[in-house]
Amino acid sequence: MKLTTLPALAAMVCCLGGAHAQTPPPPPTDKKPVSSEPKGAAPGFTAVKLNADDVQNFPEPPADIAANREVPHGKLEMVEYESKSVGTKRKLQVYTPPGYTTDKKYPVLYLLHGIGGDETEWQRFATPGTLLDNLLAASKAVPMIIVMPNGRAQKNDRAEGNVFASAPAFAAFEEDLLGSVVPFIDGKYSALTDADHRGLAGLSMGGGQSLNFGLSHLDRFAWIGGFSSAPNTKPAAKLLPDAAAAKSKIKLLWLSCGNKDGLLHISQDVHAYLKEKGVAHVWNVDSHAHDPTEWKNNLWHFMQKVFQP
Ligand code: FER
Repeated sequence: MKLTTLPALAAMVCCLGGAHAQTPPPPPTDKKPVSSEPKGAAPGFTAVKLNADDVQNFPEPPADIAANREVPHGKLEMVEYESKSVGTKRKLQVYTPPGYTTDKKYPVLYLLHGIGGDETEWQRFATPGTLLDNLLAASKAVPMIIVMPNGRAQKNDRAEGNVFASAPAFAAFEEDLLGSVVPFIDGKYSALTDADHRGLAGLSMGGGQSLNFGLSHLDRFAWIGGFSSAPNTKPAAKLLPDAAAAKSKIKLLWLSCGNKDGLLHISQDVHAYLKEKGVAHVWNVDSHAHDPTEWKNNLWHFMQKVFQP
């Protein structure tokens, strides 16, 4: 792939499916196409093949889910923690809900970003705190702390240069998350610290991380979401070798992807395995691409289920 500037590359990566889906077809030519992949696509994106049950099980949210309404607002802050595994101070964003008080303890949802993102990406793509403020005002979600860390566990954790070169740092984040981020949050905030009150969800690379780390640590996270999960997702049988044991621990396993996203096959493989093993999960294939609308919409639905009976 020809490397371009960071913004151009990041835009191409995070919205590749969308850009592709909206690109008009090329003029007719008598030459055979050499590949079904979009020109300049990252590896892993393939032509979408839909199965019969690849359907939208949750409706399109109203257009104003992230509107800044006159409702009680939570607080968003950027904080730093010491990463034992990386050996640096690293940034993360934390949302605490309206009326947050140390007299109560709150469940914690961790949100992981994509390959071109950082600790600010979820906020830029979806304003999770605003979504939650609005859901709380409508009694459709429970108060929770939302943590948006940086999933690239390396000394320079900025999304610079060839962002694909940092894929190993996304795998290394498992140790940082479990060994530094979660203990930091549990120590600094009024958090419930059992698996039944901890969620892990992410978009694309962060979706793969959430499935990889969450399903192998069901003693730490019982609510898991993979939105448009990327090729860093482990093969399904490795994600959940003991499906029977996992069934009683998982409170929610959410898999979603747009039907215009060339990474759909990753989620389809996980869905097929879970279905074969009888592991309950949400399967939501809507009509979006590899884009922020997909992630905002699915987060909004996920927030209405997480930490609820
Ligand atoms: C890949 C294609 C896409 C890949 C990662 C991605 C690690 C991630 C995309 C994103 O996070 O938006 O081949 O390999």
